[in-house]
Formats: sequence, C-alpha cells, structure tokens
Amino acid sequence: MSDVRTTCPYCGVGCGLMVSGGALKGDIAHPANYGRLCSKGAALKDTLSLPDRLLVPTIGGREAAWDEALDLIATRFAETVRTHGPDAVAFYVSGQFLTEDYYIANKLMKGFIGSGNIDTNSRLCMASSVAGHIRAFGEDVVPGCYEDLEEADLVVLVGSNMAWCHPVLYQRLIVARERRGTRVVVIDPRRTATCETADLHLQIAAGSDVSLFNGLLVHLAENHAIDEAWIASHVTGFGETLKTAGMSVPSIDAAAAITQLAREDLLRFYEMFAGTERVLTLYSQGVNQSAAGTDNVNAIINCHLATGRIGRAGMGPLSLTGQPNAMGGREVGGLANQLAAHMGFAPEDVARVGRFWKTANIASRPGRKAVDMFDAVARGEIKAIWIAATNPAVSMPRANHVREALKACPFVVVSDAWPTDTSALAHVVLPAAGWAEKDGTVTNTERRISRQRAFRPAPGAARPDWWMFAEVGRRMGWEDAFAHRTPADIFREHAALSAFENDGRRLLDIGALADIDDETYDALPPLQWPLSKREISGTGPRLFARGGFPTPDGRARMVPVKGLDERRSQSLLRLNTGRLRDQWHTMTRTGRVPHLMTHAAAPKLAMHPRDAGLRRIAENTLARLKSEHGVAILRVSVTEEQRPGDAFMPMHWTDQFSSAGVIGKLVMDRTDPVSGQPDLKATDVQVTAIETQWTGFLLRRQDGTPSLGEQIYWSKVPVASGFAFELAGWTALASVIHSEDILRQVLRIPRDAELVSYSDPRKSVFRYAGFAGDRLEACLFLAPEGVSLPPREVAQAFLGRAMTPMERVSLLAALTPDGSAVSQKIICSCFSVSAESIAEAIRDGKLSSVAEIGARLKAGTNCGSCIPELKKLLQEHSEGDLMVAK
Ligand SMILES: Nc1nc2c(c(=O)[nH]1)N[C@H]1C(S)=C(S)[C@@H](COP(=O)(O)OP(=O)(O)OC[C@H]3O[C@@H](n4cnc5c(=O)[nH]c(N)nc54)[C@H](O)[C@@H]3O)O[C@H]1N2
Ligand SMILES: Nc1nc2c(c(=O)[nH]1)N[C@H]1C(S)=C(S)[C@@H](COP(=O)(O)OP(=O)(O)OC[C@H]3O[C@@H](n4cnc5c(=O)[nH]c(N)nc54)[C@H](O)[C@@H]3O)O[C@H]1N2
Ligand code: SF4
Ligand SMILES: [Mo]
Repeated sequence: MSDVRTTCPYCGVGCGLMVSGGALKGDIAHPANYGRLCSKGAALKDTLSLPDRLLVPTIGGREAAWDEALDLIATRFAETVRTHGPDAVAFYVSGQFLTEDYYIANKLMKGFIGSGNIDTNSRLCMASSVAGHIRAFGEDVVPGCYEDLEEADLVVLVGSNMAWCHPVLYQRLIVARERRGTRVVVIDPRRTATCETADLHLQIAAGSDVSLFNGLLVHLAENHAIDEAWIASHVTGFGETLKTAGMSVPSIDAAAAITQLAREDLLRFYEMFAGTERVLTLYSQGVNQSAAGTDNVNAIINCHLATGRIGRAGMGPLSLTGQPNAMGGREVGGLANQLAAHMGFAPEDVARVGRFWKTANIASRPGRKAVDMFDAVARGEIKAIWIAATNPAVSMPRANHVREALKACPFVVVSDAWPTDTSALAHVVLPAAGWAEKDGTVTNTERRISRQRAFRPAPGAARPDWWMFAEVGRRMGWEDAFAHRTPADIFREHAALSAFENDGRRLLDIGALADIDDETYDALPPLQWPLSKREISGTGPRLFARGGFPTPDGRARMVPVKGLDERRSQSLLRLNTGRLRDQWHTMTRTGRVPHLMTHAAAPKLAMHPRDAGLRRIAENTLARLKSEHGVAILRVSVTEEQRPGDAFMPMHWTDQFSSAGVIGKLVMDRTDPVSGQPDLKATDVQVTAIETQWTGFLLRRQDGTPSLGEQIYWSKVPVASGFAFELAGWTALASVIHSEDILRQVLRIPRDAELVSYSDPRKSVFRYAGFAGDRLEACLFLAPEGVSLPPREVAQAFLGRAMTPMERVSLLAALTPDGSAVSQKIICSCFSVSAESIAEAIRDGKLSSVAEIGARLKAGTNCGSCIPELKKLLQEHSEGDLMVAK
C-alpha cells in the first residue's frame, strides 16, 4: 500500500499521521504536530484490530440487512413526525463525526424533517466557548493559531490540563519555553501534570474564574495597561464592563478572598499579564463546563480586548477544542441553536439556508440542547432518537436519568463501532465504519481543515455515518437532497453554502473549495479557513488584529460579567471530573489496549489528606460516593494535589470496565444559562469509607462482567491473553461464591472443563483455576482483608497457556518464584517503564534530568507525554538540591 496521510481521531490538536507500510507515524509535514504524537496517538496502531467490533446492523438484538434496518428507521421517524410533529424526533451526534457526516445529519434534521432537534456532545464540551465567541466577536471564531505558542512570552492556561489533554501542543509550548523563556501560569483548582512546568500555579477555588479575570481587568485599568486607542476603534462595552468588574471585585483583596488565592500570587499574575504584550490565554473544560461557562469565556476575552492583544503574533484568547472535529461540527451547524455555516435562526438566515437547500420545510427555531433533549425523551415528548458516535449513557450528567429515558423511549437507534452502555439500550444498532476506514475532513483548534483518509476497508457490513443518514433521507422521500455519492460531494456542498450570499459578513467562508474535483479533495493539504473566493484583506493564520469583527458595526463586544455566588455545604465534597493521560472518553478504544491501561488501571477518587482523615479513609481503600443523582464505589488516592473540600474523579469508566465507576451517574445537570453546557465539574457529593472484608482477582480469557453479584467492587483491564479483574467486597466472602455453578459462571468455563481448587474455607482463602485441556482458561484468587494474595502478574503470565502439573500446583499454592512482585504503576506507556524502576534509576544512577532518564530507561523518549511525571519523580527521588530542567 502506498503512503497515506491522515489525521488522529482523538483530540482537537488534530495531529497529522503518516501510514506507511505497516507503520503509523506522526506526519512531519503536518503543521499541527510536525511529526510528534502523544501516547494515545502513538498507540493508534494497537486499536486497528481491537476485538468486539459491531459488524452488522441489529434490530432488537437480531441481525438484519442494511435495507431492513434503514427502512425501519425511515418508517419509524416518518410515522412519528406525521403523528406527533417534527419535534417528536431527535438526533444526538458527536464531535467525533467527520464534517461530512455532520453536514448530512444536520441537513436531514433541520432542512427536511424540519426540527432543530439535532444536538451534539459538543454541548458538553465547547458550547460555552461558542456562546462566548458569538457574544464577543459576533461569530464563533477562534482568532489565533498554534504558532502563537512559539511566539508568546506569557502563556496562561485556564482550566486546562494541557499536558494530558492536548499533549502535542503542550510539548510545542515546552520546547518554545526552553528556547524563549516563555513564562507559564496555570489556573486550576487541582495541581495537575501541567503544573510541573509552570512558573506559577494559581490553585483557584473552583468556580471563581470570572472574579479572577474581573480583578485582572480592574488591575489593568488601574495600572494604565489598557489600550485606549484600540478600544476606541474596535471595541464597545468597555466602560460598563469595567464598572461591573469593579463592583463585583472592588479590590485585589476582594479578588483574593473570592478566589481563595494568596494576594501576592494573584498580584504576581496580574503584574505579569499587565507587563507582557505577548500574552496567550488558552482555556478548556475548567472554563467551559461551568454554570458560568460563557461568562468565564467572556471574562477572559474582555482582558484581551481591553489590551488589544488579539490576532497578533503570540497573543490572544485561544479556546482549546476537545474533540477532533468539534470545530467542523460547529461549522456545519451541529448544535441545536445553530443552523449551518455559522448561521443562526434569524429569519433571513433561515430563508437563505432554505433557498440553498431548496426546501420549504426548514426548521425556523432552535431545537433542544443535550440536557433538555434527554429530559424531553424522559417526558415522552421525543419519541424517536438516533444517537451516533457518542455514549450518553456514560458521558451525560445524570446518566441514570438518561438511561431511564432511553429505556422508556419507543424508538432508539445507535450507530457506533463498538458495543457501549448506550448501544445496550437501543432498538436498532448500526455498525459504523471507524477511523482508518472512512474519508472526510476535520477542523482542529486553529481552524485548520485536514483530511481524514481511509487506509483499510471497513470490517463486516460497517458503513460511514454520512451514508446512513443520507440513506434514511432518501428513504424518507428526499432523493435529490441526499443524492451525494461521496464525501467529496458533501464537502463541495458545504463549501458552497459557506460562501452562499456571503458578502463577507460571515467569516466562515471556504468558497474557494466549492468547486474542487475529487482528486483535489483527495489530495487536500491541511488548510486554515477563511478560504474565500473573494480577496479578504487581513486574514491569514490570525484574525482581528485590525478589528473587522463580524458584528453589525464591525466592533467586538466586551461583556459585563459578575461571578457565581457559590455557597456550598461544608460537609459535602465538591466533585470535579475530567481526563486521564492515556484514556479517551468512554474507553471504547483506549480501554481495550493493554498498555494504555497501565498508567491508571482503575478509576480512583482523588481527595485531600484533610478530607480523607475526617472520613477515616486511607490511601487505596474503597469509598462510596453519593450525590443527589447516583452512587459510585471506587478506590481513593489521598493527595495534596487536591484542594481541601474538592475531590476529583476521571470521567472514563463505564459499566463494561468497572462495577460502579460511571461518574456521569452522579453528576448534576445544572447548565450554563447562556450556552446550555452542563457544569460537569462541581457536583456536591457525600463520601464515606467502605470497610473491605476481602480482596482478590480474577483472570479470564473471556470478557464480560465478573458475575459476582451487586455487592462487590471490581475493575477490569485487558491483558495480553484475556482480562484481569481486581475484586473486593464488604460482605462475608463465603456468601459470594456458594456453588460450583456460580464458580463456573464466574470463570466462564463450560460444565465439562476441569476445575481445580485450592481453598481453605476455614481461613476464607479461595483459589480456583479452570482448564481447557492443559490450557489455563481462568483463575480466581480471593482472600480476607489482610491476607496477602499471590502477585497477579505471575498468574497472568500463564493465562491461555498450557501448564504442567507442577506449575498448576505452584500457581494455586501461590508458591511463586518471587513473591515480592507487586502491581506497578506504569509511567512511560510507550516503553512500559514503571514508577518504581524510574525512582530506582534516579536514586541509584543519581540522575538529575529527563534526558538522563531517557538515556538509561528510554522512558519519555518517544511521545513525551510522561515528561511532566518524570520531572515530578526527579523532584521526589533525587538527593539534595536539584535543578529540575525546565
Ligand atoms: N487524554 C485525553 N485527552 C483528551 C481527551 C480525553 O478523553 N483524554 N478528551 C478531549 C476532549 S473532548 C476535551 S473536551 C479536552 C478537555 O481537556 P481539559 O479541559 O484540559 O481536561 P479536563 O480534565 O476535562 O479539565 C481540565 C481542568 O479543569 C480543571 N477545573 C475544574 N474546575 C475548574 C474551575 O472552576 N476553574 C478552573 N480554572 N479549572 C477548573 C480541572 O481540575 C482539570 O484539571 O481533552 C481532549 N483531550
Ligand atoms: N463527568 C464528565 N462528563 C463528561 C465530561 C467531563 O469532563 N466530565 N466531558 C464531556 C466532554 S467534553 C465530551 S467531548 C464527552 C465525550 O463523551 P462521549 O462522546 O460519550 O465519549 P466517547 O467515548 O468519545 O464516545 C464516542 C463513541 O463513538 C464511537 N465511535 C468512534 N468512532 C466512530 C465513528 O466514526 N462513527 C460512529 N458512529 N461511532 C464512532 C466510539 O466507539 C464511542 O462509543 O463527555 C462529556 N462528559
Ligand atoms: S495530541 Fe495526541 S490525541 Fe491529540 S491529535 Fe495529537 S496525537 Fe492525537
Ligand atoms: Mo470534549
């Protein structure tokens, strides 16, 4: 196969990849990454042959032909619209759609079914940034570009764990910093890996960002750091905004009190900002996923507008996009309150898009936003829903409520590439072609459109999403409107709509690409928009340096914002949620790659020692978390990285990977009043200790849940030849396994398979193994709390292998050659280097830099995602004073 250039399917950095022969590497020619990849991107080759793909459409669990499934969807949607009106149906789609998928789904719902009811998981992700951009600039436009990271003198990261979530951009920043001495400030209530290279970490009280930036605006005004001439020519709202800021944060002491930061730290930040022309402020979910998300965004943009620091090299506000194509989705109108091509529901926009699509049936008002959409499903107002490329049973707030809503919904369609907690609730499941198998485009954080190119056939009957929606459109009677044969056809139409009746008022104009032929589309290099056929002066990689905002008067708007008034119960913890380095969202891909599960093998609740002490919770013991909406049970990590009163839990675990680790089940559904984005980072939870009676592990060739009942804790990781489950329980062990049938079920071995036991029920020690012939199919080790178990790694090495009688005895008697092996935390997942071996190398080899660790152990020399953790280990384990290389 010849070389294929494509784009990484994970985060919004949008790194280019080169597939050449069997190898998959970073594309050195792609301007997002110039060849770099992070741990997830570097592991993509391991996702190409993952088990369990959805291969054929199913209806009620029965396999069906595409025609039957598509006819059924078309009929049920048409019937529902006929009987109950167009707002009784909905699509819930995803920032992991390609632009072409998105365009067709949006055209079908808004243009032809005639409802605004298409929303996307970008509502949980970018909606506050979209709303903030529209309020400030008149359009959802990101003004800057990645090169600003190399050009800035001060980089402010707000609510962004860039080291783990946008790792390649973080590495660009670190390299620039070494060369240029760029200063970095991190504003985050947690001490994250990103803080390792920061000059200043402001460990802000969660939810107080508006006050921090209002305080900054006041400081800028008081210290003559405002660009009055720029404001006079290009901005409105300065006076009122400053007045509101001054009233809500009258002094630096007030700002320090609200944000709970030391006055000196706050002042240091304010002075750095005031005194540096080239300031770049990057922000992500700590800003967006908040009840004040849109105000947070505008509070940041206000400071850039007031100083005129926007659109020039190394400066400006830059919203870090989450998903690979959240931007493309925003461009085609994937959000329920947008129409298409950055047009909204103003009557002239509705008429214009209607003319372009040649439809009389176009929606004339916005549809329901995600949280509201699932509420409408629960109330029975939405009676048919199609969910694609997202897993709301896990990722939505109040996930139990979402699950109940879907169970009660008369008709649920899910398209995905793997079975998920959501597809388990669907009537019709459609097998989607995944990354590597489908063609189209994505737009990254810096407005750059890149091609995603198929480089292998889709397995089974899997098909691309755009095709499914177009087929249903045709079957609903709109043959002409959905006659597209290829993604290139769709892209040309999207490009033409962006330019349609566009006199320059909509910056999103890619009209220059409206007439490209299929070959040009196939060969399209990464391009930044605007790409207008008309000559637009002043555009390029950056926008707005000379004003020219897409508002009626051409000026940007400063928006007066007040902070949230957050009074919280003292006895509850405030649950923050987010991401881990090596997992992607609901783990459908990354959770199936063994080495990506070594960085964090189970979901853990991080809490401050003070809060753990108050609750008598020790490191690595189990705790029960309870909110108004649901419960989780997980192990605890006691750490000073948390503020007292806060706790953190990763968002990734699903019912497929843990007994009770789905965080969405606890999260409240409070939303930002402007954007409708849920506040996913601030749910009140009660945390209590669980007294564990026993622990154990199960190793099994077969996937599935352990089938040990409700009263246990388990978490699962894939291993080389099967699955490993960590187990613990709080009821008497004897009550867990009380029959051979149950045991065979747990081990997933047939009746006639050999079952070997080495148990001492008096001591409550249970050890079982199941064999197919000589081959170890499964084994289960359980012991009372305090009695040690044999190391899992030793048993794991035998799984799926033939064992001699001696080996069996030694395995079950737990006479291991080296009983000391313990489960290790892997820091460098590219080369599987554990924290223990790094610490040992630092101590024994007197290592003092990341480069020395790399030279000795290779850790950190491939993707570099672990460098912040290596620095931390250097600080912890080296002797004497150490200059950590910055
Ligand atoms: N490894 C990995 N990378 C990813 C993803 C993934 O699943 N895994 N997903 C991608 C997607 S879709 C997204 S949206 C991005 C998200 O990227 P990020 O936004 O960087 O990630 P999060 O962990 O959700 O949250 C960021 C930080 O916000 C902080 N925070 C919480 N509350 C507040 C607050 O009130 N104020 C401030 N200032 N900070 C607060 C949290 O402590 C957290 O460290 O990551 C993308 N990249
Ligand atoms: N508590 C909490 N909840 C959160 C967040 C948080 O920080 N905290 N973050 C929120 C954010 S920012 C986001 S972006 C969401 C993400 O949440 P989701 O979108 O629910 O998570 P994913 O696991 O990325 O789901 C994508 C699904 O699409 C499937 N898939 C992959 N490729 C394709 C394809 O080409 N076609 C189809 N049809 N399917 C495909 C995958 O197998 C997977 O099941 O979670 C949100 N929820
Ligand atoms: S930073 Fe990592 S996950 Fe994001 S696009 Fe690049 S390689 Fe993919
Ligand atoms: Mo996201």
